[in-house]
Amino acid sequence: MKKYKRHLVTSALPYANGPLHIGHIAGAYLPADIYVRFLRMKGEDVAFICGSDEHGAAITIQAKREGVTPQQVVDKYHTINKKAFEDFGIAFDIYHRTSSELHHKTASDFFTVLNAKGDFEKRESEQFYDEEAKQFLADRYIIGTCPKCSYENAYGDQCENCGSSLNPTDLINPRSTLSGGKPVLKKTVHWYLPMNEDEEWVKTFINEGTIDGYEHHNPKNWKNHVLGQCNSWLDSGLQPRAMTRDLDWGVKVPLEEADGKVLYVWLDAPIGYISATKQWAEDNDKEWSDYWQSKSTKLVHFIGKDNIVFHCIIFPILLKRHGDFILPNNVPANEFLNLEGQKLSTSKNWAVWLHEYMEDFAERQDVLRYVLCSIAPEAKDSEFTWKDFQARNNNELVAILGNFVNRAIVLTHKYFDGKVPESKVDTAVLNTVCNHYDKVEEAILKYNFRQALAEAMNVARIGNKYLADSEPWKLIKTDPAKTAEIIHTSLLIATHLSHILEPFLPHTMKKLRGLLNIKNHLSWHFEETQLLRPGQQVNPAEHLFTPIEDSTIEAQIQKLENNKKAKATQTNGQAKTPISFEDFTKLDLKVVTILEAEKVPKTNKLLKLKVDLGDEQRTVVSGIAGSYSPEDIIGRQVILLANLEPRKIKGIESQGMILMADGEGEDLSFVSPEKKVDNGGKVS
Ligand code: B3M
Ligand code: ZN
Repeated sequence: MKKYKRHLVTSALPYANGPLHIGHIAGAYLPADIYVRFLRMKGEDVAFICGSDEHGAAITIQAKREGVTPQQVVDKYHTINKKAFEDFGIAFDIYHRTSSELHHKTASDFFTVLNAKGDFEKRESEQFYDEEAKQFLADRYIIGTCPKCSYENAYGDQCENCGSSLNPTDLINPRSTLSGGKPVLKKTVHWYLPMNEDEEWVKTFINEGTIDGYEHHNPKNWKNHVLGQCNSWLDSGLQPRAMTRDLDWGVKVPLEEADGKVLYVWLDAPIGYISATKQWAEDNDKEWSDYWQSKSTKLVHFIGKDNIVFHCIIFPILLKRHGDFILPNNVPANEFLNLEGQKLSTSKNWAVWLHEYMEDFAERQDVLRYVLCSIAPEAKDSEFTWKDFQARNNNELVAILGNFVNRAIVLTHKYFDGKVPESKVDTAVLNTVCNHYDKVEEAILKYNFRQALAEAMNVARIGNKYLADSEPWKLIKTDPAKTAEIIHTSLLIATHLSHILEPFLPHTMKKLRGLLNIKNHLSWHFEETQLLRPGQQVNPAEHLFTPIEDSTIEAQIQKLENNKKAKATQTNGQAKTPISFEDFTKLDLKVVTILEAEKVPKTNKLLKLKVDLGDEQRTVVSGIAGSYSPEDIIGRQVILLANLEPRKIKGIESQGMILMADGEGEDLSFVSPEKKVDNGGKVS
């Protein structure tokens, strides 16, 4: 008896503050789409849920940046992303949005239920406040130096460089992204979720999966890096976390005394899965609770790596405390996808944007689906390069899959007037082909989509070998009956391809079924003659894929470089808030000479320097290890900001800051006097 009657599949709700890139697709959307398409072919009852995450500081920061309202930002990107998903063929059942009234009601009701149970602790705390902007700063509004890796632009909640989860007060030299100034700590009240109380329950949930005799999931089926990240969070102990924020954009906290406060976005957003399901159920005459509150439903969250703890720890705690909700059966997060040797970066515009891909490669959605699935960072970070994209298209899709199908159909028209021959078939070959269905199914159910695709593509390899070995173009002269069998068998192999590759390449497989003139009823197992009947007409051959030229790829690589340069100019040239001359005079800039330099242990970014100011020597820690070797810089004269407050970096007190200029890529360059200057010489 199957344990589950229904499937609830969610993909991370993308922030509606920017477009989608191939890293998002490879991580949270394409794997989910393949999984859902497969389940549907198996006749399973599936709800595939997604939508825009429209709250949180990221949205309000974007609104300030664009000089528009948060609602205008989310309206713009909700529309762009929804269309991009549709055009690309991610077959959500609903693409909802968290700025909707239904979501606000669902999320605030959820808060009310927990608050009524006394699940929140109301606490006064000190939060960073920007006196110039006159507002409390949400985590994303605060940047500073990461205490773990010294990355200088870490956010208040997370360091994008080392992935550490942070609290704003952990940051060294915190700065407000609104005014650029140093924020002050100010008292405020928030409602905290005492996750420390749930620590033992979470440990059991994550590492055993079975609670009170019920198996929510089997940890053996979870990815190691997901379990690893959860357990490292657990090892450092779960802390109470504020579930409300001082923001004017978001789901208002449904309490009189909480005026001006909204739900923390990571309380609000996952509930977006529930509100989206409610909307979908209402639109489709279904009962939402059958999916969220029935143990005969299997819940799987597809997300990016940086969302793991929110989906495996915080959201399950909230669901458990609320009661009646099912918990995730799996959260098969992928690792990161890199691009041409660098991390994908929205801020540096180092990305292949989905909507731009669709403009440049219209009708070639499946080429990108194929490549991203083939290189998916399922167990470790992986790399997208345009050269590899071209190679996989030309050497695999064109040369193996397209070539086999084309030969089978061309030969049908050449020798049998385009009709499926009334003949025997080669059952040995077809049995080998049909064995692949189970291999693909097993891999998909283990979320190994790369392996699943490779197994499915092996069917095309079998087809090519079968034609090459049997050489019907020779046999036709001497043994037309055998030739008929070979062509009939080849057309059945093509029919199987149009099914076994359907979850991966839906656009192309629909085209293939059109060429074969077979129905689109899609079930994983089918009776061959139900589809391809002897004597039926097969349509004229058309190429399923066409080669991609070098010039096309060179243009894409150039586009990447141009986009990055344009972004860098825009950012560097971005006027900071104007300052007075008197502000400038506050800076004590001096020429100093580097006397000693050494690497800081356990980091690959920092050097510890001893510098000579003429009347004193100082120690300075500087993030220049990626650009300079210690032995090369002894004796160099550089500029020191001498009156920067001393701060501890990796346990070393750094007394000032060396001025650096952004070079090419990640490179940094000293700013040095062109003539010899006395140590301590003023810069003004
Ligand atoms: N929007 C984070 C992200 O886009 C967040 C996901 C929410 S899923 C509930 O990476
Ligand atoms: Zn860090």
